[in-house]
Amino acid sequence: MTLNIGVIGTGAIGRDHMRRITQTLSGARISAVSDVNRAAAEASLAPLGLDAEVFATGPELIASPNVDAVLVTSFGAAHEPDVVAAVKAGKPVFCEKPLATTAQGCRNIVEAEVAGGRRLVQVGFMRRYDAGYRMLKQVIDKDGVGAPLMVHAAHRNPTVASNYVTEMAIHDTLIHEIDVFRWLLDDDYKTVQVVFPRRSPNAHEGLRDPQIVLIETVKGVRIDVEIFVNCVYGYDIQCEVVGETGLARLPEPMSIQSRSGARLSNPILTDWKDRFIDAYDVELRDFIDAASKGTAAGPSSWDGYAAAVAADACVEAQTSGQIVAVTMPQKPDFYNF
Ligand code: NAI
Ligand code: ISE
Repeated sequence: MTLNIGVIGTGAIGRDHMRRITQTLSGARISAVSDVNRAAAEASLAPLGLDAEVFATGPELIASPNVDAVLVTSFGAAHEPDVVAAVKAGKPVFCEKPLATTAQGCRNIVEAEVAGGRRLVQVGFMRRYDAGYRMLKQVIDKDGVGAPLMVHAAHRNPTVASNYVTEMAIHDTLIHEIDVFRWLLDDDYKTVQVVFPRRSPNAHEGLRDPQIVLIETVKGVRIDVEIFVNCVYGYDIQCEVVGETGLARLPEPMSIQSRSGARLSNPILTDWKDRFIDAYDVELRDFIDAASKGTAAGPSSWDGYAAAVAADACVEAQTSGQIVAVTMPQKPDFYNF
């Protein structure tokens, strides 16, 4: 059976996911699209040779009998109502990060899903599907470096759009690290702090960049993450886990090493789409497989909620300069699988 997927939000990542569902993955097709910018929704179809139905709103798309499952790839602030509507309609929904831009918004999604009694939401935390992070987790889980003590990490973008503001470093950028370290370490967060080095002259006015986020986990691991979104030289994701008996490092993406002009060199990627291209394929494979059985797998709405709670604490820490406690409510049994 082919799964009919409706896409809400046909911008950059919406179109990229439509491409992989149409051209790379099997078992699903794009049957419907919707975007507040109707012209964008219409324009997304021809390059992929699609004749999907165009809906004026997300709720109309969700209600269509020609939509079995939903992809929410609109702006973060628009995710919550469409994810809740899909859950209430009993349709599996893949929602790009962040699940919602507030912890309360994520909580509303969690409550709708628990009330329905069936897992239906997968959040687009694709790093959990990245081969490098999976290898790192295997080493940690198999006690390859002893119990983790510290994590040193960096998330660097060459540049960002002029509408990128200081708190987006948390909600838009750090949110990936917030999720992936909970999963990697099988741990939760206790406190956070944000410190600012001297501002880079390459950052646009009003943006504090770089930032260093210091996190303490419940098990006592200390994490430092450098967020630097105007690093100029490339898109660079680094992660090193120091354990009681050794150290494990996230592998560099595969690249050609060359020797030329008396130099030994490797290229560095510049676009996040290339860095995680395989992980996006694998996460959507997981979504199609689970959704075809009427359910969801992978990062859950509880994971989306947990990330939002920690992110809110980081934003508070950005402005207060203080160490801020992360207060996570008890995880419902529903999510202990
Ligand atoms: P974008 O700006 O290129 O596209 C967003 C689209 O959503 C636009 O076409 C806009 O008109 C549409 N839209 C906004 N509100 C809407 C609504 N209420 N209903 C229907 N359509 C609506 O943004 P981009 O880069 O595609 O990001 C979309 C989402 O994906 C964001 O939440 C972003 O954080 C996330 N994202 C995730 C990435 C990842 O690595 N997992 C990478 C890039 C983005
Ligand atoms: C973007 O929004 C993403 O989600 C990418 O995965 C991330 O690494 C990038 O830095 C963000 O701008």
